[in-house]
Amino acid sequence: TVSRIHNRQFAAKVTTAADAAAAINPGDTVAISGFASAGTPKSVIPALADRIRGARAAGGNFTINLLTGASVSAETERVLAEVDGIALRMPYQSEPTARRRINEGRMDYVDIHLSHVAQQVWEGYYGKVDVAIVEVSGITDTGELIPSASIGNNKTWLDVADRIVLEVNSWVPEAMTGMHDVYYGTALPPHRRPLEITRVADRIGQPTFRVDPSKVVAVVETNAADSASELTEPDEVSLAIAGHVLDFFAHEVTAGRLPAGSLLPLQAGIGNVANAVLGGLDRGGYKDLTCYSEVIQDSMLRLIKDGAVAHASATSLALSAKGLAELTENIDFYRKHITLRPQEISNHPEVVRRLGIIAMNGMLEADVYGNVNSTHVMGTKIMNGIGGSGDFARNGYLSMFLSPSTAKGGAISSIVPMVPHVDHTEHDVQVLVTEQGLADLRGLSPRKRARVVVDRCAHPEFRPLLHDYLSRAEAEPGAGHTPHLLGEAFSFHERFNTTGSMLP
Ligand code: 0RQ
Repeated sequence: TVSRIHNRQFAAKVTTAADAAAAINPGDTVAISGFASAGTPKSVIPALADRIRGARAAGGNFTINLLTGASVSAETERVLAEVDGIALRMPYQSEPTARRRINEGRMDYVDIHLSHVAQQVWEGYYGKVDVAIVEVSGITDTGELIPSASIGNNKTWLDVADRIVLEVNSWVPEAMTGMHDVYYGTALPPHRRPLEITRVADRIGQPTFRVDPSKVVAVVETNAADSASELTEPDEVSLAIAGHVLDFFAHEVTAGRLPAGSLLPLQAGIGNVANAVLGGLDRGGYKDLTCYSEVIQDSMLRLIKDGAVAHASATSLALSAKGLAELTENIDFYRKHITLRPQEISNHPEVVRRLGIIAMNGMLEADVYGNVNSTHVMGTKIMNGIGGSGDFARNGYLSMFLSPSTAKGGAISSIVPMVPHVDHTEHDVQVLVTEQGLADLRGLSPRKRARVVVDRCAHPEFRPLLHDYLSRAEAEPGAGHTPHLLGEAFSFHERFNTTGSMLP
């Protein structure tokens, strides 16, 4: 393969992954590229894990603090977690070994909104960033870096880190160059300026990252694929949820609250439900839809190709091997329809509010009043993290949360009397959707909201229990604005913890 390093200063720093990993010391704060598997460094992290394992075998201790864009490739998260190499993790993870370490109290985890990461690091909440390990797809003759398949926080990592390790991955199609829009205008208060994004396709930055070459301590060449998850065909439950969402859009168009044909920019989480909703849009006769989201998956390429989606903006292109082949073969077409941005811009509250985004995210559970738990199983055990869901839900034009009405074969109701952990408050949640139906909570007081949530969204097996709870709560003397039986509010969860089912 021809080298992607077109600058001599950088070419002179090419070395092995093991050498590059030697730049990392115990106790370092290490910020790496990667967002939903796309763009994770491929070779230096396994070499670092080997070092850590070696240090442990020799009776030493070796941990780092690990900062990322969001989740990174599962292999990467796992090799570091397995050697107990991470002291502190931020801001999002979804890998079982790391999750177990966190829930055992062996790894600190700070779960923050993805749009906040860059500014909080600039503001110094996480101390000094010692090392950045950033995957790029090339280095230009003038020493600028061409981003790979995700941007995430890479601009910030390159700016703030003391030492930089670059992985130049020649697997990333060169023709992707130009899809990226890296914005260099962010400043800390009181010097902030408005972001000039008024349409999804607006470009406000440049196609490359800047880097101070004197900070680059090592450059490693790789040729390795991103490991994006393959999506399965949507099941019946996902299709039913998608059906309710599409009916709702049609209703909102009729009511004059959404433009016919194009709706408003869509944001959808990842996974089967989101995939089913996007698939349904293809059949909904929409043209010129737009997306302003975090991640572009295979289903989006099809929508773009079919003309249903005119433009998609995100921070990560997490494609399967098939999706990547499709992208590469038709790259000149897709480049016109896709923009990749730093996550502080893809998730920016100002832009989300201005564009009027329709935010559709998954949840673990909601309570009868519309408070949503996205992150903590039974209120205590972390699942993944809040990710970008709060950035979009809090500021969107429409904030929707989607979930099957039950989990674990019907033992868990995703509608409960009170959520034992709150990520999205009742004030940020407008619409709840399960396969049972859709609850439109806009304009409803808590008591009215509760009945609508139970009747429309709860599984029929749990509906009588929830109505009984509400009736007795409302009958309490001094029941208040938002009636609850405080001694019973978590009885569903307690029952599950004791018996393995929320059903009596
Ligand atoms: O676990 O597979 O082990 O059985 O949670 O549940 O139904 O497959 O749904 O994949 O959409 O995940 C909230 C986790 C939902 C996700 C969450 C169990 C269930 C299963 C997954 P098993 P499903 P999803 C992205 C915005 C926060 C981050 C975010 C999430 C597993 O959507 O991480 O929104 N969200 N980012 O069995 C116990 C419950 C449960 C439960 C489900 N009530 N109690 N377990 N599960 N409900 C923004 C972008 O733009 C990309």
